[in-house]
Amino acid sequence: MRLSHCLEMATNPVLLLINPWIYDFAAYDFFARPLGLLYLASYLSSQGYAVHLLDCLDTPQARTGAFGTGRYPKEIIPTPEALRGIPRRYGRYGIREADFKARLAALPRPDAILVTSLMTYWYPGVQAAISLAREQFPAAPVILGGIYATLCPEHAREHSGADAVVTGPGEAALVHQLAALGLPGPALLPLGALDSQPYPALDLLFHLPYLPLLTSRGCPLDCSYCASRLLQPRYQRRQPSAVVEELRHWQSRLNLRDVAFYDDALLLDAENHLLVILEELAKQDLSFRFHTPNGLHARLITPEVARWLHRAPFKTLRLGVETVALGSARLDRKLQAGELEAALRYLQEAGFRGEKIGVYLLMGLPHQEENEISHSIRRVKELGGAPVLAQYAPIPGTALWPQAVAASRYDLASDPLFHNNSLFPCWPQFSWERYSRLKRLASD
Ligand code: B12
Ligand code: SF4
Repeated sequence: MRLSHCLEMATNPVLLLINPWIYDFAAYDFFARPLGLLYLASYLSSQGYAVHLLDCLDTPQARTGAFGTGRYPKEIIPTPEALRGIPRRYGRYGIREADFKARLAALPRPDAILVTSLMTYWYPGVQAAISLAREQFPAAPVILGGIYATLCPEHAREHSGADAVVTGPGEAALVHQLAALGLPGPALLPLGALDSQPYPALDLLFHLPYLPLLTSRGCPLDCSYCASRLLQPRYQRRQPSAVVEELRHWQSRLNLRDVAFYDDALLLDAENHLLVILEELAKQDLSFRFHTPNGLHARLITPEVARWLHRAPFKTLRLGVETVALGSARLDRKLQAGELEAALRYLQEAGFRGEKIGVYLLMGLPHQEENEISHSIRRVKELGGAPVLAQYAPIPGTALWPQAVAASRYDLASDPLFHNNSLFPCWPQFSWERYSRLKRLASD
């Protein structure tokens, strides 16, 4: 068995990159790979660092689902004190701790350890990974970045155990960080536009049933519950031809045909972007199946877009809709009257079966009434779509945060554990019955 994957050049400074475990009540691999960290891996190795990856979520699934999705293995662990009383079993998702230690022990001593982070409320996984890595390599400085680090930097500085916490996109920040650590390495060259970046180091993963793909970064909209702007302040797009080239590269190298888009705003200016990509793939006779685990903007679905999505083909289709309520009740900037109706009609006319068109509805928003959600569920069904309930996770720094704090029965600002969407932190009380009722209504 290979103990670690490495992009290596002999005698070059060694970096260990870690994607920590998920600590939560629930987690599912719905096309999730640590793409940010994999981008950093290829950047660093292109600059002469020997890069080792230890991905705690890179493991055979406990149960497989469609298109390479599936359940992560889960080990039940004690529920943190702050979350006692939640009637669900808390756990660590991913590889076993013993495997993590064995893999660490097999690695060369790193000059620095770079740790990524995803959901804010998964920080116990970050703490655990950092603490074990420090036991093995006490002299190596630890740099933490990623989504938790960006959204909760103070908390991360105080509690993660890292020596440095970096916010925002890591490429530019690492140029300074690695220099400040006085690492005996090459000076990192700053990157230019998105297309000048090397492809993410997907080949470092052991288990890769699908290709995670970004054709843009950020989003020009600013929905009140979303952190996109805080994470990627500038909306940037790649050249369609560069995206096609990347897909061709990975298909010939890894022989994969499922592709999951990670873009925040994939359908913006589709006629000059996504449709150009799909058309070129068709011309070159390249065959893929596409998935949008992140929602697409319903209002941007025109008859032509719908036809291309069907032809491509898009096999997992999700529209990000939040609620069917209109006017001031809306918290996003995504939908006007009649737009959801039109989108679903165009998709069905293009050949999608209704039950294949997932419509994300957000539940658990501050002051959201149950009947608003049940109305949305019924309306989506009437229109022939499939409602998919997503649970709201409050995010510091977003416009909705103050309302979330005021509505919550937890002290949201005191501990990111309370951001966990499984708690329905902004409902007046956790109501398993209400949740089950709505779930049933959505799936009946
Ligand atoms: C793609 C995506 C997903 C994918 C999977 C992502 C994955 N890798 O696991 C899917 C669709 C499955 C998903 C699901 C969910 N997601 Co999501 N997702 C995203 C999204 C759109 C992009 C993340 C991404 O890959 N970006 C691209 C890479 C290149 O960027 P990056 O990871 O940030 O990395 C860069 C920097 O952070 C930094 N960096 C990263 N690591 C490191 C390390 C070091 C050392 C340094 C220096 C720098 C650094 O450099 C990188 C390169 O520039 C973000 C929003 C966003 N715009 O970021 C939301 C986001 C992370 N998701 C969010 C949420 C709420 C969810 C869900 C809970 C939604 C729901 N209600 O069901 C679920 C839960 C997932 C689960 N498994 O349980 C929230 C986070 C909330 C929180 N409290 O933390 C976000 C921020 C969206 C939002 N609403 O604002 N998600
Ligand atoms: S459109 Fe999506 S990514 Fe953009 S701000 Fe709104 S929720 Fe966030």
